Parts: sequence; structure tokens; C-alpha cells
Amino acid sequence: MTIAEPTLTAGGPALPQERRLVTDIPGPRSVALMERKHGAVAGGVSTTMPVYARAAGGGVVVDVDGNSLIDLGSGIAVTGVGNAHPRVVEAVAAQAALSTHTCFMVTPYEGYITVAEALNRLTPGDHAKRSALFNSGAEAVENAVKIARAHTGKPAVVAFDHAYHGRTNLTMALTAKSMPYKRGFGPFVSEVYRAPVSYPFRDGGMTGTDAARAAISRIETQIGADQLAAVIIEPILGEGGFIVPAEGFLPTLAAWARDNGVVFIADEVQTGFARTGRMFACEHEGVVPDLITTAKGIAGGMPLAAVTGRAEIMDAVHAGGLGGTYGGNPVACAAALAAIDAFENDGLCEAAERIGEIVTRRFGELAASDPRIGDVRGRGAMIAVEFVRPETGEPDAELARRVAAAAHTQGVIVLTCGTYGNVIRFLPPLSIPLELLVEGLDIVATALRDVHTDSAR
Ligand code: PLZ
Repeated sequence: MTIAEPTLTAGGPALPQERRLVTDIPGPRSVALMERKHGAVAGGVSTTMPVYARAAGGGVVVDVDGNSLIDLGSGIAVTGVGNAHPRVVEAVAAQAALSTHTCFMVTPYEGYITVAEALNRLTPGDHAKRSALFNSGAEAVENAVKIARAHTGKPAVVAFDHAYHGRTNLTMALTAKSMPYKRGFGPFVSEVYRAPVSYPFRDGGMTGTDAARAAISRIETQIGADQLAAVIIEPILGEGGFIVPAEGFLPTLAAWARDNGVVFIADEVQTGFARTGRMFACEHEGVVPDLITTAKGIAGGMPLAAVTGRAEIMDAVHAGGLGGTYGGNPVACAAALAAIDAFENDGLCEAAERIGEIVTRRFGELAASDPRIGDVRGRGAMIAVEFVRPETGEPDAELARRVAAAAHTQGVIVLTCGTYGNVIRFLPPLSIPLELLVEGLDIVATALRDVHTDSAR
């Protein structure tokens, strides 16, 4: 079988925005690649779908067999501007033709500074800021902790129940969930402590301020503010299940941190860059973090990450104390500038809000008649559905897994998440055509209905 080449436009693949299945999922070429993977790639690196991508753009991923799949995952919240966005592709090509790497620590270049300026301008708060660039979310988080320690001279860091901050040694310690992220990989670093978070669906409707007071009490009794460099929190806890803390939780925690000389770090790696309908999720409650970590959406799919924060905190580190060979690579910076331009000027916050309304309405209506849907929550283009056993309210991970698997075979890329694995999350590209979004949601809803009828339980 021959597969039609995608038409190449000025910058990227102009793919028909449709779901089109021409083979079973996975098709024969994907099956063959999966066999090669088993022989060549470390077994610890697993894939959500057994389908190999060839091209992607708008709201679709086209696989090696020519199937066009609806993308409700954005490569885990990365391609907010759309995959292979034409202006990103153009910027990448132009920069790559000039230089692919010189190392900012050796012979620096303007793009890095322009990205830092953009981040200083766009992140919450109008105080003086500085930024430093890295390669991945985990690396940004590690550096935020280093900076907070250098500034405060204190050792301890608090992370929260259900948190996800990465897979490196320090960030594994910050991440809450053992399987698959931590099990067997210890020992972990010391001076990382965990506090309870507000989880409205599972904490009996505690108010945000009460939940924050409980966390603060834990911190004060078990650590002490005089030992604590930083608290780090995702404004919406992503991998943990798209948990939106009750109103008041984040502002109360941020105010306590400010009053106690503790650096408040917002990990916006997943929530950042228009994903939640605002440029940053902290804005929904007017929270101004001292430091903010970003990655994922920042560069339209190129690896780039950043720590941005108060100038006096960022500048506490001695010269040469921050860096890395590739951090702020010029091609990644060029991609980021094109992506940031799209986030600011292409109405992507509004697009995220529209997506959120559609997903919330669809699953909110279903929830009214389907008691297996315990909760529908999130903001903007970051909405999740939490599945439960109706009799007990216990998490139903098997249902989430089966619904996702059924959607996958129908050509819809959808991801699960959650500490208990019982959450399906929707993270479409903000540029997805809305008809395609609706079709994808229909398929997930049908999968849910059918799992019901053929369920042995
Ligand atoms: N902080 C809030 O969501 C990455 C992880 C997928 P990296 N989330 C996706 C997986 O299974 O590895 C993430 C995040 C938040 C930090 C990170 C880490 O970002 O770019 O994956 O290092």
C-alpha cells in the first residue's frame, strides 16, 4: 500500500482535518514497528497507543498506515498551538539554517534573551523578573528548587499529595505516585516533604481555605517555616487527575508562603500557555507565584523549559550556578518565539475556553444519567472525567482503561491519568477544529456506553 504524502504548505503538513481509518488500529506497519521497538528500545519506555505517528497537524495525527486519528492528547499537553504549526516550522527551519547550537554559556545569542523577555512579560505579576532556560519540565523544576534554596539558605521543600513534577531523582521525590514513576528507583533525596492538597471530589467538600490551613498546619508542625525553602504546586494537578483545588486554597497557601519567607513555586509545565483559558492557570485566582516553571506548550513541540521569577530570588544564584549544554537551544528558542506569538495573537485562550465548554457540557450531561461518572472538572482545554464504582464511589481504573482502549481502536487519541488511574483527560490542541473535537467526544461517550453493556461487572 502506498500512503499519500501530506501536502506541504509554507511551514507544515496541511493534513485533512478528519478521522479516517483505512486499517485496523494498529495497522500492519505500526505492528511491524512495535516488534522492532521490542527488540531495540528499553522495555521501561512504554507507549499509550501501539500506533506509530508519521505526521500531525491541527487536530489530527496521521499514522504510518495512513490512518488519520483525532488528537485529544497533544502529546501530553504540548502542541497547544497545533502540531507542526506553520510559523513554528518556518522559525525552526530559518534558525536551523543559521545555527543549530553554540551553547548559551559559551557564545550566547539573542533568541534566548527574547524568550526570557517574553516570559518575564507574560507570567503573572508586574515585579522585576528574570528567566533561565532548560530542556524539560523536570529540569526546570530541579532548577527552581536550587534557586529557592540558594535564595533562602534553607533546605526543605514541600510538595503535595497527587503531585507530578518529573522523573529525575529530585523530581521523583517531589512526585507523589509510586507506580510507575518511583517504584524501585530509590533512594530518593532528603528534605522533601508532602502535604495534603484540596481535592474537592474526595475531601468531603472542604473549603479551599480550610484545606490550605490543614496543609499549613502539617507544614508548621512537621517541618517549620524556618527550615523551608519552597512549596511547589501545580495550580491544577495534572498527572494526579486534573484536580482543581477548591477556591481559596492556592491564594491562602501563597499568602502563608509570602508571610513566612518561603518561596512559592507554581509548576505550570502542564497548565501553562493558554491551556486553561488564561495564559497561566495561576491567573484564575489572581495568584502571583515567586517562581513559575514552564515547558510543554512553550515551544510548539520543541524541547524547551524555563524558570521565571522575582529578580531578587533568581539572581541569588552565583554566576555559573545555573546552566546546561542545551538549555535555551537557539532552534527551540526560535520555535518558542513563534509559538508565543501564536498564543498571544491567535485567540488561543478563547479557543481553550470554547473547548472547555464543549467537553464539560458533553460529559456533564452524561454524568446526569451515568453514575459511573463521579466528577467532571478542569478549566479550559484541560478537562477530565473521573470514573467511580457507583455503589461505593471507589475509583474505577479498569473502566477508564477500557474506555480509553476502545476510543483508541476507533481512532481517537485520549489519555488517562490520576493517582488511582481512573481519570480520562482531554487535552486537545487549541487549534483543533470543533467538529473534530465533538466527533472525538462522541466516540469516547459511545465507548463508555458500550463498555457498560458488555461489562461483566
Ligand atoms: N511538571 C506539572 O506535567 C510532565 C509526564 C509524562 P518533563 N507531565 C507529563 C510522563 O509520564 O513522563 C510534567 C508535568 C508537570 C513537570 C513535568 C515534567 O516535565 O518535560 O516530562 O520533564
